[in-house]
Amino acid sequence: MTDPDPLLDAVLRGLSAEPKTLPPTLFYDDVGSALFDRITTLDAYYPTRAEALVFDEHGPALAALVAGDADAVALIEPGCGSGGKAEKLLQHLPAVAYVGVDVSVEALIGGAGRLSLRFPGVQVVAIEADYHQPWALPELPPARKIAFFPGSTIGNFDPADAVGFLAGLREVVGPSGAAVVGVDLWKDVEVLRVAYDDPEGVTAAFNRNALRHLNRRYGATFDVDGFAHESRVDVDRRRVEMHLVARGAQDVRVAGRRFRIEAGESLHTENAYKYDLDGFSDVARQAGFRTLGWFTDPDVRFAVFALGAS
Ligand code: AVJ
Repeated sequence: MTDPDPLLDAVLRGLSAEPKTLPPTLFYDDVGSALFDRITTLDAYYPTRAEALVFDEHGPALAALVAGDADAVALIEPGCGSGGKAEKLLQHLPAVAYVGVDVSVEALIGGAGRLSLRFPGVQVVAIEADYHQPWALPELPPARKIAFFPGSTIGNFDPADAVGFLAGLREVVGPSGAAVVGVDLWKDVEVLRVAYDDPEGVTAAFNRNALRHLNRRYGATFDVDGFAHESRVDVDRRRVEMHLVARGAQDVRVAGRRFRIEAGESLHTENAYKYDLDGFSDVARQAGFRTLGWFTDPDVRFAVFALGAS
């Protein structure tokens, strides 16, 4: 009981709150990471494809904005997974180093291996860490530091926490640094809702896997199939919410603690905030970044921002 476990702490805090919440980082054990990979291929889930269109069409311009006059850059990616997206940027940058931070060793090994084969001149560093917790940047060759945070993962933070997180990245890259951030844009409510409730039920399985993960990892006793998956759009807060709604009452044990969940009660598992271009620019500004430029896909569903430390 002396080993601090920030994830378990967050879980116990969330289950004690009113209404009950669970941290979205719970989705990503090996099973959940594989389910998320399937989500990115679904017709209903447009963000991954829309972002890929931005990189394919505007990668060189984006890279030019963040590299500026630097002749050497280091790309730093919190939550890199297997690093597939970094390639799309590295190929256009004068990169001398790449740092990937992720909780999944498997993803790090695969990704770092692929990157170092593809970019033999780039020093590739893999760091096993949850980037929500403090982690240390290794010694790097002299280079402009560029943080890379694609996929609209920034949408998982409340706007105030997004400012805090980006301000942390601003500290990491320093006064001559930059950042590239992927941001999903506010749009038609039903398009948003279905993106988080696909007809194939993959997102429902992904959401329920948060509970399976708790059962496996902490010996929790959730009756997983006793929860219905729901995607709700909150128009005022500009976010999509994922919920697990208990069909019947459950008494659940988690790490020796007991929690009562009433019939119809919801566990709120994720927020995905959607921005407009000015709104996200403002978040970046509050974090100490100025917007150098942004690019969208042709349908203006998704934006990638180039930010400079100001
Ligand atoms: C990986 C956080 C960007 O919020 O769209 C996908 C996760 N949740 N479907 C998102 C997710 C449900 C995804 N992010």
